Amino acid sequence: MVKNVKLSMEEFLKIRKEVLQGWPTGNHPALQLEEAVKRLKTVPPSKNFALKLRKAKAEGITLIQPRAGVARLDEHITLLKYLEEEGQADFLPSTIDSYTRHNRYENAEDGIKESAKQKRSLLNGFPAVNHGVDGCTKVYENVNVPLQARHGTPDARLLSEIITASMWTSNEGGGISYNIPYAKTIRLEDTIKYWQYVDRLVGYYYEQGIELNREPYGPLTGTLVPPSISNTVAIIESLLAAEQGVKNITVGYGQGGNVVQDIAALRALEEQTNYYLKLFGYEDIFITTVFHQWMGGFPSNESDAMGLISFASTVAALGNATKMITKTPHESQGVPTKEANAKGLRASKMVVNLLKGQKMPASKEIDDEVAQIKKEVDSLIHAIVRVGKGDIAQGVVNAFKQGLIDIPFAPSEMNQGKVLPARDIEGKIRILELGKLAFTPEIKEFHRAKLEERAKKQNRELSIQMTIDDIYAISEGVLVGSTKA
Ligand code: 8ZB
Repeated sequence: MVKNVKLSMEEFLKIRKEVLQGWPTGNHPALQLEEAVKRLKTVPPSKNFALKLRKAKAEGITLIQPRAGVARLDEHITLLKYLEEEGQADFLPSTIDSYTRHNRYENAEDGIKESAKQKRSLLNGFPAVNHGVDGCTKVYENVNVPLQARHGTPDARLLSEIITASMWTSNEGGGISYNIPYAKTIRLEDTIKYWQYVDRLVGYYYEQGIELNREPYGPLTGTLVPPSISNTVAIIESLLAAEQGVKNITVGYGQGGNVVQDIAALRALEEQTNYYLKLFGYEDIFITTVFHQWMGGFPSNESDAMGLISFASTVAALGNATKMITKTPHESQGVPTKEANAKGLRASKMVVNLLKGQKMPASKEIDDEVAQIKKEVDSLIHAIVRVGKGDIAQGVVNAFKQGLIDIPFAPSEMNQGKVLPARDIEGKIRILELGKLAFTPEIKEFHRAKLEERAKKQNRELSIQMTIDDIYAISEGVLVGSTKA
């Protein structure tokens, strides 16, 4: 049974021994903890993800980060340098390939070899485990800004060991957010344990005087996810991380499309993360937010895509996100070229620069939406605590099983998949099919009323066709879908 309890050093070291045997690169001398600590202590503040976030938050600015990763080391370094110089990225990623995400290092090795033969990347990301500490350290040495692994890995223990010993100072993911949207049959009990280990590693380094950043993956399935559902997952993963000793956490949210709802969601996310951390007794946790530019279907026209990217940047800046993950004009085609990637970054940087110091004026509409999201999150978290009999790790497992928390459009069999979202007439994401979500009757009625209002105004039936229309709407240049005449 998984419990929200800090791993003892003894347990941690026992698991660690096995983890490092997962692939030959786990044998590197830099993976001896004292050695890794020494290396991490040489990282200057300008290349430390956690510290750069602290500085940005103090200054009230929004920093930008792309996604990027290719199979071969040299090409990956060229790509990242280009995104730093031409794209003006404040943080750099290494997006990890799908084989590595599934711990299929043999396949990744073949992918690297074949990519070298064909002189182009045949993997959809950077296979960090195969390149090992030597390769990952070379990446670190060749850039001037902090590095983060971005992936989607249910069991990222070995990957996390390698990137951290290589002085990458942030890691994305969590036991829920890198399971439910990314896997089909992996048990939540298992992924929560795997990520407790990843967080315990970060906690260990903190005890040695090294602050590292962790980022739960906010957007989940990326398509019409109601803010209260993604915020709840981010809060729970923050609590689980804090228990293991993590002190610097960035909670994430994927753009929904309605400006008021997005700004409200960011505010609710930050306030409630801080609130619940304190409530559960975790003090001194430093929280920042990350806003993800639209994660759903993109327009294929590159100018249209740039419009959407600029729109997202406006919301991130006005919503006071500390970081923003950018998209590219190639989004609808697949993995972007480095040039397209830099174009998305430049457009985003332009917008956040122009909005520096500007704030969204307070309004009743924003306040009401914040209150609504908070009410829903409270309702979901209370249910998780209840079915865990006070333990949130056990609570999450049971709550997903019973559908009390349910992520729309997720492939996982651990998720009931009964929830169907749809937009209200203003484009705010509401819930059409509530499944067994742990909402009060009042909340359920609120969603129904909002969608009935849309049905009436659009002169149509309340049905799943709304959800379908909304899924395609943004890529077709409108926010709220409507059935074509
Ligand atoms: C869940 C994240 C999906 C997004 C982008 C996709 C999409 C995935 C790479 C990448 C640049 C890569 N993405 N892999 N972008 N390089 N290797 O992540 O395009 O936007």
